[in-house]
Amino acid sequence: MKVRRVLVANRGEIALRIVRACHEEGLEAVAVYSDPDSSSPHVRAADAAVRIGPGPAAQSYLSIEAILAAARATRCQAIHPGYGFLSERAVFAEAVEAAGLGFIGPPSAAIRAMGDKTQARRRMQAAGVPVVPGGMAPLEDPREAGRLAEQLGYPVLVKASAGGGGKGMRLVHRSADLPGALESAASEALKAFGDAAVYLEKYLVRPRHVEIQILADEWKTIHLGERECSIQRRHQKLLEESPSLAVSPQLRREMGQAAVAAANAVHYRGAGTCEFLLDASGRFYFLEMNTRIQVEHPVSELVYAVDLVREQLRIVRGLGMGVSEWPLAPRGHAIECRITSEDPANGFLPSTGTIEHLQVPAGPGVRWDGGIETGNQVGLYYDSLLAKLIVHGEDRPSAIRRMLRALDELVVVGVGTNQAFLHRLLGDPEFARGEIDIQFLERRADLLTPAADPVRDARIAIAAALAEAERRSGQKPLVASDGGDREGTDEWGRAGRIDALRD
Ligand code: MV4
Repeated sequence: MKVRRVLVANRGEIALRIVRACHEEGLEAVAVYSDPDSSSPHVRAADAAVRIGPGPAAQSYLSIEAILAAARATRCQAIHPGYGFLSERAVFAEAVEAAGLGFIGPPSAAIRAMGDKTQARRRMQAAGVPVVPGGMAPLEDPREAGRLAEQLGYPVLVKASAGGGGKGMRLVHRSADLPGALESAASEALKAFGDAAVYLEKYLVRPRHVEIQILADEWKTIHLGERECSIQRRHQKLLEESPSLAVSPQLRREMGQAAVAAANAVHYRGAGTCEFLLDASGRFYFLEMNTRIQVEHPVSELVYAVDLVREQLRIVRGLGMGVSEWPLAPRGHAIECRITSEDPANGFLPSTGTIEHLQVPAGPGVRWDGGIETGNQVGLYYDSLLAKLIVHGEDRPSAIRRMLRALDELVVVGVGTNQAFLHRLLGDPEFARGEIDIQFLERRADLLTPAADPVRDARIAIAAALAEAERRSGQKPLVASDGGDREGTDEWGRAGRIDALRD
């Protein structure tokens, strides 16, 4: 398909990420924006921009008609949906295909096949991909559920067939609780997905969440190893890394082969991700497939030296992926931190306001995928992801140290962020040993709040008192000495003190 101009149907960091990839591929990029986003970085980075509606997503980024109209008006040949919003709506992919435009994602049939969880489980099992023991079709009646649960052994998990992301999920420890769980899961599923169908799975205790990145064109399907995504809270990932400490080269080959088989079973094209649960004994089970570019794609890019968004663009144009050697070997270790406008110490309450000042980390091995800048408003219309901070190092300990250094450089003034929490997490000995699973943050709630630190409190009080005294006296600030054993001999310190004594 001939593509010269791409409509970027998203906002924030991922929209900017896609605009950059278009430009590197020699393509024009058209941004769309809602009213509160009119001066966002993704709008200015694009070659043209179209207003699609007011703040509420339902009237802008989720409006299929508004997006298609913007693509027509600017004569784009393809649409990149990014993640979230319309990215996994089969009806949107169909509408894009029907309009004669390229959908930068898999065929709508692949989205549909993976969106129905029990259908996906049947197709995966047929393709030889291990799935969690459980039902292979929606439950018909409670008696059937009881029999299956006894057979699987408690605890079991009730899941929504149309679900994903944890909605409509119920953990059941004993048979007496099963009927109630089936009922409440079904009603939650009906509300959330318009489909009350539920099924049962054996509940896995304390697994890791490990996902495999895949890439498929008309000629081949490859994988780019795994991402370790166990550090999450209420299904919101907070930190991802690649590779996973729990995955040996042998296991990587096995999981990679399973993910490639999963993709081929639904005739997948483009970038996609197979989610697995990995138990303590190294057994892995297919959970679901995400048929989009994911938030955490950069860690795979750094470790495998592949630009996944550029590959998506190549593939939709029919050029085939640029990756020729295969299998690819991972190099070093990458970590991504999601910088959100949420306060972990206060139940992850979202914070709003204007970004008064932003200092972005840089230097060796540091990547900033951001969608905000000084002066931008952070509101409540969209999710709280401000930016992603990604580092690459020669091994995991150096990547951790590099992330701590980068977090030290980051300054966000005007809205609260989770920066201090991420710093505590990266500095934690248990995290450093890699002893993580999906329940890590539930166990380690201590990391959510700052440890009592009277010395730090005293320093903050002194700094505040000094700032106030300085304001009152109108004096120039004294330049701090380096505090080391050369105190009083440092030339910069001397110059600063002389300067401060002037006039
Ligand atoms: C599970 C599970 C344990 N056992 N299935 C959560 C959302 C959906 N994607 C699947 N999920 C889970 N399915 C079985 N049989 C635990 C979870 C789960 C989870 C999975 C991945 C990442 C974070 C999670 C947090 C809580 C529960």
